[in-house]
Amino acid sequence: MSSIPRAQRPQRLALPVKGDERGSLVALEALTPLIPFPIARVYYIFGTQAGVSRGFHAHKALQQVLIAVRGQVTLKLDDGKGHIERFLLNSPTEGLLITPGYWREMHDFSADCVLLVLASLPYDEADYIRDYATFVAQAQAKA
Ligand code: T46
Repeated sequence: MSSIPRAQRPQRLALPVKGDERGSLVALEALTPLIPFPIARVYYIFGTQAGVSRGFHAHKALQQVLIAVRGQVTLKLDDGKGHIERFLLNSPTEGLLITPGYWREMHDFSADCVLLVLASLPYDEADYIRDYATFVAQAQAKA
């Protein structure tokens, strides 16, 4: 297989739907242009209480694709250099690829939201940057 270039920036992904008269199916495979990393871990977030936001950290190396397979949530991504983008995820046919180096916050979960996450690495607390000032200092040092 030819190597898949690593994405540099977060991007929305249109997930291909296999639809027929029975309904819909989305199939995702690792190391493809859509999911350009090996899938080492899958987790999902659900039952988020009203008014609760999650995240508030960055990752050093982790790549992830997030899919709101049910309901909706808003992702706020901050590059630490003054660029902030918000992404509404509200469709099981759309993903969001998040590359390392972005501070992420999840806001405005709907009560029914199920957020599925495909992750490139096993869980490792050492990959997290949980202090915003440290994140900004590191992002600006790299600029
Ligand atoms: C991210 C956003 C989108 C584990 O034991 N294994 C895991 O794979 C994960 C993801 C979490 N945990 C434990 C660690 C904490 O005790 O589950 C608890 C909740 O995790 P956290 O507070 O980090 O969850 P979020 O929703 O703030 O962030 C999560 C991911 O951790 C993070 O990588 O990018 O979702």
